[in-house]
Amino acid sequence: MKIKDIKVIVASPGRNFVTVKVITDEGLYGIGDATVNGREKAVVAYLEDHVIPCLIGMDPMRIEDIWQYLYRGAYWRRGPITMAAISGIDMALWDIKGKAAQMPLYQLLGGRSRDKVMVYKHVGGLTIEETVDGVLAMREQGLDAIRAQVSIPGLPPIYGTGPGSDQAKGGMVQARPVEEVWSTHKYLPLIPKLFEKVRDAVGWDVHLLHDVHHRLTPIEAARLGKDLEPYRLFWLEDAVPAENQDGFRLIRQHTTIPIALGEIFNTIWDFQHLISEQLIDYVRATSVHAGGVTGLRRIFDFAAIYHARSACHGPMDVSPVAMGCNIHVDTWVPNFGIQEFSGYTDATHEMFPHAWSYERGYLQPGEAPGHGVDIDEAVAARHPYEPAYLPVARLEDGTMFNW
Ligand code: EZ4
Ligand code: CO
Repeated sequence: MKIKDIKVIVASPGRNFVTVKVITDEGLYGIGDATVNGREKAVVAYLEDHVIPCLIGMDPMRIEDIWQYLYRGAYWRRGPITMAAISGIDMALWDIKGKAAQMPLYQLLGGRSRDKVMVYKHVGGLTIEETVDGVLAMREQGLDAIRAQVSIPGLPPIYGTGPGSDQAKGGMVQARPVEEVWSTHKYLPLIPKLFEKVRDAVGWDVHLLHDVHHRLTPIEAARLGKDLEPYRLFWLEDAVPAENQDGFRLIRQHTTIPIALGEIFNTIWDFQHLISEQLIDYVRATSVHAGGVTGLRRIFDFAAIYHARSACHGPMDVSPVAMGCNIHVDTWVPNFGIQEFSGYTDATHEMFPHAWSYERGYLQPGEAPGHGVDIDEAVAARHPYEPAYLPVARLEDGTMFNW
């Protein structure tokens, strides 16, 4: 079998997605996700100009070899654009191998380790009351794990807190980044109050999560972690910008709150010290940004020996293709933690017919060969690319802020 052609399809059925389709001379094809939110076209150029011409004629069964060829061959290792391109190709090759073997991907990985994959969904509110109501509604929908966020009173809604703000275009995602306002001293005392009210309302038989979106310093995160300890959170996510990894040592010295990190990391090297020094508990790597199924599997295996668990990033901008790969890995991985799942627009489901399924807080990979996700190119053609960016933030005095 040889790689005959590789197409790159860009479409926006709710969010912008970059999808690769690897076609073989035997007619089998595989699909991969190569989306980098807000920098989509950079990955398209990387694939079309520098990756695809090198892969034509290669044996698609040599997944590991092609991964190493693209990673080492770039010379410029790592980085989100390179790794998204590798991820897209890698997913498509696993898809082809699964179809050739007539086996679902989780079987190729080693088979099922659990009956179902627990997910968490997001609740945001402009007020604590709104978030509490949202959490209660999620609980009604069967969720056993819920991420709760709230806006800062007196300031405009911040990312992840307005109703539907990080779910679809038309909210805060626009052609230029929306400029939000951030205030750490107003945020820090607010979040423990939020979780006090949420616990009072939903009780203790549910996992509660919170995402800081990289907005604190290490000592501020330590303070927040201590203040949240009475509410027994499942995790505190992206507490500080992770470029300075030593900050996590400081957080650990002060609090027992479990720490989640890594949705913007791309390789095992980014995680090496945080995992091996046992500074994080949940690894937020995801197939589309961490080198596909091949990269993800390697990172989670490494994490297992340091008691860290998998927690694939899965917002709406991680396409149903990457979600499919994540769910197969989640079904196999021995040290599974949780899977983020935001859901998708109807147009996104229509564009990506998928064997995976969601029901009342849990996902299943399905039994279709490969990862079981396809692309309907006619539907894709009806949803052209539109520039869309996540927000930036400024302090109240206008200073550009971290996130
Ligand atoms: O910031 O979707 O944990 N999930 C998140 C998401 C991401 C955006 C960008 O991928 O933090 O809200
Ligand atoms: Co996050």
